[in-house]
Amino acid sequence: MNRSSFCGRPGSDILSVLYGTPQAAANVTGSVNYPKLSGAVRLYQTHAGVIVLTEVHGMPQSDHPCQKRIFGFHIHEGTNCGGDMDDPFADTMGHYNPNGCEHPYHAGDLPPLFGNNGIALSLFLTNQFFVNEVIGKTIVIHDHPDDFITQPSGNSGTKIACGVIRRITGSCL
Ligand SMILES: [Cu+2]
Ligand SMILES: [Zn+2]
Repeated sequence: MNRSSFCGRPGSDILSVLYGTPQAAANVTGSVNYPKLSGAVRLYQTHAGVIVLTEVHGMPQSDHPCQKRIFGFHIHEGTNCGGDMDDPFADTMGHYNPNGCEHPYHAGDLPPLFGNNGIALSLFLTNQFFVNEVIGKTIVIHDHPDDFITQPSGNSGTKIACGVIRRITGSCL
């Protein structure tokens, strides 16, 4: 990459997919306790893996400088965001784990989201799944950080938001 690559539009062939339409996306909405939480997760298939672009607003906030809000973020194997009083998104079940791995090596284990005055924005690459295989599954945001140790789900606490991954058929969301 030469110096001019840093100016203007991203030059790599991986990032250029962001100018197109994602193959799939999930509209993420908060549970009854988090009615202002909403956002979108976009999935772009590339030759190097899947780019996951996430923007969420209305996240719970902390005013304490040493208690930045960090939220566990996973693809779960369940196919709907239903649940009950104890767990509003219980139907999402466990982390997507087609290879029978331990946490945090589940295919659905994603980098956590960092809150910034209620806004989280993240972009990352994962080669742990193809877009086609996660369509119909669920994306879940938790109210605590994933510790990347505790089994089976990183002790990331309550599920506060959920969305079903859907294939994008038109030219835009
Ligand atoms: Cu989760
Ligand atoms: Zn996991």
